[in-house]
Amino acid sequence: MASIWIPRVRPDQIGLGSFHVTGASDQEKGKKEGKRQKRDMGVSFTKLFSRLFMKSEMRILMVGLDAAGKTTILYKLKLGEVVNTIPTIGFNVETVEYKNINFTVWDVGGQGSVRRLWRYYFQNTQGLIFVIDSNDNERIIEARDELHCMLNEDELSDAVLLVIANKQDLPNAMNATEITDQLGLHSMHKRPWFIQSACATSGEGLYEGLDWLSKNIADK
Ligand SMILES: Nc1nc2c(ncn2[C@@H]2O[C@H](COP(=O)(O)OP(=O)(O)OP(=O)(O)O)[C@@H](O)[C@H]2O)c(=O)[nH]1
Ligand SMILES: [Mg+2]
Repeated sequence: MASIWIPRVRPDQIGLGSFHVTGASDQEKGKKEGKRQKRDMGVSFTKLFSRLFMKSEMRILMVGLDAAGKTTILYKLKLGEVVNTIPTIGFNVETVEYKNINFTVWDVGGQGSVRRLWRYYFQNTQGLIFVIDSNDNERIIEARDELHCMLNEDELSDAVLLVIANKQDLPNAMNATEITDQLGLHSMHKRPWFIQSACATSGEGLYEGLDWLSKNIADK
């Protein structure tokens, strides 16, 4: 029986790369080019589609001393309402959707006895919200110590910091400049940080805080 020898190498593998075969291969090339263009268009369209319609995810950890207003902030953002809170023993977690971003916000109780549990929530945190009761002059140093102690942890080394100076509606509230000084924020050179004045009960300042987080986490 006659056998047919089929070469197992391509012309370019034996130094015939510029070998011009026939008109038919030009057609093949044209088809391939067309397919490549269609595929590239497909990729660009998918990118555009995901930018327009898909949501990005951000993991946020919200801590601060007890009664600073964390749970009030969380549910004002989630429900648009002021809820009656009780001190949080453990945590609340909610997803807040804002500007194509799903913020998964972990609100962890701030009473002295449960603060040592904060560390269990550090992993994968992209943004840290530290809430201050601006009216609580007596405990601002305690808040500063807790903040700096936490920021020394390796797991939070890449997290950006948003300080919410809450309860600005109260007459004796310290303003953002005073709180910045008391917390020693200017000594933080490596970490992006921002302080936002807010009032959780009216909602003032809360979305400005989320805006800053979304820009600064995305930029990293
Ligand atoms: N005037 C005023 N009161 C506020 C504001 N935000 C929260 N509060 C009140 O502060 C109290 C404590 O609020 P929470 O949200 O429970 O505080 P928390 O930080 O979650 O406290 P823990 O769960 O114990 O860590 C509640 O009575 C709130 O209504 C605010 O912006 N202004
Ligand atoms: Mg709470």
